[in-house]
Amino acid sequence: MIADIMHPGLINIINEGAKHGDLMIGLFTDRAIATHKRIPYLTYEQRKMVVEHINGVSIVVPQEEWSYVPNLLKYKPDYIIHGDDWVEGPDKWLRKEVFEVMKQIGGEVIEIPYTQGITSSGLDKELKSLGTTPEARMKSLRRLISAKPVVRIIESHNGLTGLIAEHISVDDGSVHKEFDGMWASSLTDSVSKGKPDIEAVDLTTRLHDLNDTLEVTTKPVIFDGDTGGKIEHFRFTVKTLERLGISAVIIEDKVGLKQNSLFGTAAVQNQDSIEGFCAKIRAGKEAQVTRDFMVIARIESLIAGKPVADALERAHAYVAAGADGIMIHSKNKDGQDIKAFCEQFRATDATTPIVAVPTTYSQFTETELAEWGVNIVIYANHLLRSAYPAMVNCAKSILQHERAKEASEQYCMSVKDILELIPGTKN
Ligand code: SPV
Ligand code: MG
Repeated sequence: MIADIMHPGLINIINEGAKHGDLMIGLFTDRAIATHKRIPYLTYEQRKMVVEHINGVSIVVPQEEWSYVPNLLKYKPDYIIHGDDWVEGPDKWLRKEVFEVMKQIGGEVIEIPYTQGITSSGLDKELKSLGTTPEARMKSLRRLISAKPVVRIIESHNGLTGLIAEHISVDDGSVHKEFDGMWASSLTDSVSKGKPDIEAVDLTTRLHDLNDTLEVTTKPVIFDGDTGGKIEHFRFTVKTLERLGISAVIIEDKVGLKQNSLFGTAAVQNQDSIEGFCAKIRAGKEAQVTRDFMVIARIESLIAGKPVADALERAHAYVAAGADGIMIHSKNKDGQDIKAFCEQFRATDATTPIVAVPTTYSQFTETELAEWGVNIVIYANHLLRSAYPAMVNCAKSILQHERAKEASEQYCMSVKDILELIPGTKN
């Protein structure tokens, strides 16, 4: 069981199971769940406590894998009880394995008719539609980092991109893939306003607009805090972000006029001193009220053409100053500097989360980046970068043909689809 939301269907299974003897519940861990479904609202310990206290349950054991086989081989039960909802659908293979293993260990599979009208995913959908609280949203990033091999974040700069980050998913066999959260990018926040990415769009404006994303989503947000500004100002930024339920701020170790990192050495950009940036990290950490908020230090050494050794020295100093994570950035295309950094950093620091933004080295998959030691992958600008060419093509087509017929047919979603895109457009 996942047992995040208890419902009569689960109690049915427990009642049936208890008729056959001592009842052991295999309770999925967050880690086992993470690659197949969203992580539960309740932690493993909380779910365990609930299930342990249900009448008929003798013992609760962790189920560390999505497959039942390891636990069946370990505990060799006389019976396994499961709802018959796995006869069809993506979990069919789990059932097949279970029948084989139970035959091998001389046990029996008992399938309980599925309780009509109640499913965990249905309840989950309803719960999601209620929204979230700033506190629950903020906490969820740390839980995702500990439950998932790699946390997948995509840029959102308005309500519509927030809806994409929240709802778009792909099912690949029994693996369900969706984004884990949103990146409030300074680049896309600025460009979508027709402004350059030089901290010209002030914090108040960015937060005002971020509210559109927050209104329609429940997933965690990582805020691109640029340089963090003056130390005296950064303290206020941290408190403001925390109050809104933002999970983390990433600040970069630059001083003076900030320009986008992807210019590399083509733009004059000065790195902060280690002491100066450590003081800013400390100020942020001292200002925060909760234990959940994260201040992540972004290292610009590789962007500035400095060696991996410089980035490593800074990374260790920033962690010692209290940084909750390190973002290492580069505009090189081969990714080798990022890989070297991650491997060398991991040699002495096994736990501090590493954030990567594979914009220029996009050939590497999330699994490959995770193997290097990366915990969070940010797709930092892709929704805006894909939308702009589509809009330009549409605009050009109208100009060319002096009418919209061709553009509508080639580049536009139907009017029906746009009207139905946002629930509640028509009452
Ligand atoms: C952003 O998305 O604004 C970033 C990442 O800071 S980058 O554009 O690569 O600098
Ligand atoms: Mg930025």
